[in-house]
Amino acid sequence: MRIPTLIGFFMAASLAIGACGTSSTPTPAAPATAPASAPVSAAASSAGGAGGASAVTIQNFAFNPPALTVKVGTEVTWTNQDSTAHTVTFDTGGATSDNLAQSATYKQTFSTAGTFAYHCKIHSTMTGTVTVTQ
Ligand SMILES: [Cu+2]
Repeated sequence: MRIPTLIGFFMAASLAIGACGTSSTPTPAAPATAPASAPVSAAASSAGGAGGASAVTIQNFAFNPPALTVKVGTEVTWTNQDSTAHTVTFDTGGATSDNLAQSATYKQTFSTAGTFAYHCKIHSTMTGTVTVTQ
């Protein structure tokens, strides 16, 4: 009979999906719940007039430069050059990258002035800031 076989397969698949919900499932940035001071990820088409681009390298368990200053509207790209996975996770506001594998990148456009501290969720000693000026 085919039907019991299919049901069994479906149940197994459902269990498998449920089981991986908590461990390493990447959580997309959720700017909808962020306070007004949080960096907001605008759907970054780089066609904007005000925004430039800037970059941070993740290497040897550190963000480089650890303190970056950019103008409002700038898209910052983090690139992980370690073989170890890292994240870019803002201390407030809920914006976070997935686990970045080697050579993976994370982009965030800063549309609000302020100083935004971030860290790596995996290695709490890894910290950095982005200061956004008008
Ligand atoms: Cu890390």
